[in-house]
Formats: sequence, C-alpha cells, structure tokens
Amino acid sequence: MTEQELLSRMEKAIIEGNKDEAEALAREAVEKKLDLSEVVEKGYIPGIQKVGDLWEKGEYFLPELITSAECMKAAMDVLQPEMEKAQIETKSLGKIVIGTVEGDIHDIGKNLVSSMLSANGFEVIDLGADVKLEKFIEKAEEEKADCICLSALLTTTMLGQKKLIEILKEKNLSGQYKVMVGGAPVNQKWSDDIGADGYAENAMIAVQAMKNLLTK
Ligand code: B12
Repeated sequence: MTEQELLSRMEKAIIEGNKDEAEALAREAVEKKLDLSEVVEKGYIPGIQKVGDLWEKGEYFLPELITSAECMKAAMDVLQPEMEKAQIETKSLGKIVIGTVEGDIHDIGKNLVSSMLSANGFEVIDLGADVKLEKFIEKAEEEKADCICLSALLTTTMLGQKKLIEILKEKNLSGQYKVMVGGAPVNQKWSDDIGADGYAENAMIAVQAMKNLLTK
C-alpha cells in the first residue's frame, strides 16, 4: 500500500466509524516509520472534518459522531506515545497546561494540539475536557507553567476563555502565564478582543505559534 492509499484509508476509517481499521492503520504507519504528524494531519483530521460536514448537512447524527470520535481516539492512542518517543531528548521548550473549558466535552482537537506540542518538545499537562476555570489556574501555579491553552468548540463555552483571562487579571496573575486560545468557533479577532496572547487555527500552527510566544 502506498502512503497516499494509507492516508485515504485512514480518512475513510474515521468517516465510516471503523475503529479496528483506524487503529490498525495507525500501527501500520508506526511500523512503516512514516512521519506521524503528517499522518495525523493528512489522514485522520480530514476524516473527522468530513464527519463534521456530514453532521452539518444533517446526514450524520450523534451516534455517528460519537463513533467517529472514538475511532479518532483509538488511532491517537497508538500514535501519541510513538510521537513522544520519537522526540529527540532536548531541554523542554516550555511547560503548558491545556484543557477544554468547562461545559464543553469536545476534546479531539485539544488532544491533537496536546500531542503535537508534546511531540515538538513542550512539556504538556493535559487536564482533559470540561475543566473548571479555577483548575487551569491552580495547575499552572502548582506546575509553574509558562502557558495556559484553552480549547472551546461551542460558542457558549468560548466565553470561558474570556472569563479565565479576567480571573487572571483579578488575581494579579496576568503576565505570569501566557494564554493561548483555539477551537473551531475561535478566531484571531476573538483572541485579540479578549486579550489572549496567542491563537492558532490548527495543531500544526499551534506548535509554531507556541514557539514564537515562549521565546518572545
Ligand atoms: C465530534 C463532535 C462532537 C463529539 C465530540 C467528541 C469528542 N470526544 O470530542 C460529540 C458527539 C460528543 C459532540 C457533542 C456535542 N456537540 Co459537537 N461536534 C463535533 C464536530 C462534528 C467535530 C468537532 C471535532 O472534533 N473536529 C475535529 C477537530 C480536529 O477540529 P477542532 O476541534 O476544531 O480542533 C482543531 C482547531 O480548532 C484547533 N484547536 C482546537 N482546540 C485548540 C486549542 C488551542 C489552544 C489551539 C491553539 C488550537 C485549538 O486545533 C485543532 C486541531 O487542528 C463539530 C463540527 C465542527 N465542524 O466542528 C460539532 C460541534 C462543535 N458540536 C456542536 C454541538 C452543538 C454539540 C452538542 C451541544 C450536541 C448536542 N445537542 O448534544 C454536544 C456538546 C456537549 C458539550 N457540552 O460539550 C456544534 C457547536 C455549535 C456552536 N456554535 O456552539 C458543532 C459546531 C456542530 C454544529 N454545526 O452544530 N460533538
């Protein structure tokens, strides 16, 4: 199978909700020593994006979404440890606390950002999804983190990103931690309006944006 065929089958496995296939293809990519970041970016992500489109068109319903999300997770469970192993032992580029804000259980995109950052030399503390705003700050304090990364996929939970920046101000902690925001409804304008330090539209761009942010 060529690399291109493998990538197309990955996309198809996510769209069709074939968990065994999604997982087996991830193992195959590892065995073939492919560039795993590229595999995620060009194989699995287009799959879940297609699922999103089908849902928006009303062709897919919640059960399909959940199944596809599970497939994505199964593939990432294989790929993430390998991506971390492959990372050359270097000094950590910075400590990041990441999570999806409270009220929001979407974690596929956040997991990708988390994997990419950790595969590229950042130390990542992933708090999961539906994380209380205070918890982000507590963890950042405890770990002496450099940056707090907030994911939000709902227009309602985006407000949590704004709120966290306000809480940091109230606690006189602005400046102590950089704040990076992301998620499908988030954009550069929103990031600027709420006073975040950084925004990235996808996981690959997030790595570069984080490097720029923490070396400024
Ligand atoms: C999969 C999915 C689900 C799955 C989530 C599974 C999981 N474990 O995550 C399930 C089925 C559980 C789900 C549930 C719901 N969902 Co939903 N879901 C989606 C869907 C189809 C895809 C999201 C996704 O994973 N995309 C793929 C990833 C790779 O992309 P991403 O998340 O955008 O992440 C990338 C970037 O945004 C960025 N990024 C993400 N986070 C961060 C963070 C930082 C710091 C940075 C820098 C970058 C970054 O990098 C990522 C990787 O490249 C979207 C549709 C869409 N088009 O987005 C709807 C969508 C987000 N869901 C929606 C809704 C309404 C819901 C529900 C309320 C449905 C319901 N009625 O119950 C519930 C939410 C419950 C809750 N409280 O959270 C709406 C939101 C509408 C809105 N405007 O608020 C959407 C847009 C669908 C729609 N068009 O109606 N959902």
